[in-house]
Amino acid sequence: MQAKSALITGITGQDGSYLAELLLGKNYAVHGVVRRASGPNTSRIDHLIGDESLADRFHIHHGDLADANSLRHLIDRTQPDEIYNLGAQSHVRVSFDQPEYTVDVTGTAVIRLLEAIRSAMEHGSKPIRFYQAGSSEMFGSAKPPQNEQTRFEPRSPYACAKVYAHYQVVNYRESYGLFAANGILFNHESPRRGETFVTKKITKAAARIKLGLQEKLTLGNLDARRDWGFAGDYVEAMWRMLQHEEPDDFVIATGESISIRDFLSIVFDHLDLDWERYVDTDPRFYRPAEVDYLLGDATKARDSLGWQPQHDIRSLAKMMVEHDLKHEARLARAGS
Ligand code: NAP
Ligand code: G4F
Repeated sequence: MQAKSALITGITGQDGSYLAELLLGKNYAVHGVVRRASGPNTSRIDHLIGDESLADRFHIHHGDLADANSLRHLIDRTQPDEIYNLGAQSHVRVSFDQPEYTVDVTGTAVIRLLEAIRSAMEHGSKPIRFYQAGSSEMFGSAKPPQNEQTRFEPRSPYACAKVYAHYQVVNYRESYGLFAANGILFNHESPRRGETFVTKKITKAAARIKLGLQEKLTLGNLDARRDWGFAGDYVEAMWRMLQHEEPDDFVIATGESISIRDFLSIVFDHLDLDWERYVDTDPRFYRPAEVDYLLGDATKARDSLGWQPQHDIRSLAKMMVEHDLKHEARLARAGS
């Protein structure tokens, strides 16, 4: 059987890098969309770009979710069997400062992709399956636990954009019979997590405090609760959604939710430190509206996709802080 081909938007991000590794391990040809930046933005996939054994199966293309033509051309050129739309302005706090941009890239871009797929298929391309990276932020203030039946009550421009994208995917599925699936993923983290998200901010700062490189960590609301899983487990769920016989929507979560305070305690305890001595708060890091309590029920994914997470919050926190300890020590040695 001929190997499949996948097009990934957001390949330079946390999930894009893990998904590329997963698909390459399954013998796919992988095409990644990289947007033009004034500096290098490929650090999470440089090991794949530099791997000569992947040269005929791993390809990077310039494109932008704000630019419909670039997306259409990419689909024409790469002829994918599967498209994973992971690209987004993905920071909730930033979405309050840049609402219009966030809605364009995180919400409207989904229409650009769905229309490009519809048009390619009308002009005789092979069938293309589409994955949309939906978010537990869409549940917002809905009472936990949240599953596929829970009403969306979004609390940020980012969440509103994701809700819009979600319903467009459902709409294209129903109107045109596209194989389009929504993953409703709860927070997932890893050593590759962006540095301004709270878990990474904490593990990096804790490691630096342990090494004597930093004295304080300043955060926002410590009482919010999140259902945190490992990104490597969650990209496996994305792939399974596109191998399912029918396109559908799935919640992906661990089923355990803890507060930022609890996460601080797990991380600092691991380093034999008392977090309360080092952490302070600043309203600068609060949001105009907060999502207080996310707790996912992934029963449907477990039963229909056979998916379950391999990591829980404790093994994830340990993985992240151990990585950051080594990384920060290496940086300090290189700088001295
Ligand atoms: P991430 O690390 O922030 O990566 C976002 C990716 O989108 C980056 O590759 C970024 O490129 C790209 N991007 C941003 N603007 C773009 C544009 N205009 N055109 C093309 N690409 C653009 O996010 P992530 O954590 O991997 O999350 C992946 C997806 O899942 C996102 O859609 C996110 O909203 C969603 N999601 C994430 C979580 C989570 O907990 N991680 C949970 C639910 C849903 P640059 O490298 O150039 O910035
Ligand atoms: O780490 P966060 O910024 O993640 P958030 O807002 O839950 O969003 C992430 O998960 C979503 C899935 O539910 C994704 F869709 C989205 O793309 C992103 O990946 O914040 C988590 C919590 C919030 O309640 C925030 O108020 O941590 C609280 N927090 C407290 N201090 C902080 C900080 N968040 C950040 N980023 N920085 C702080 O200093």
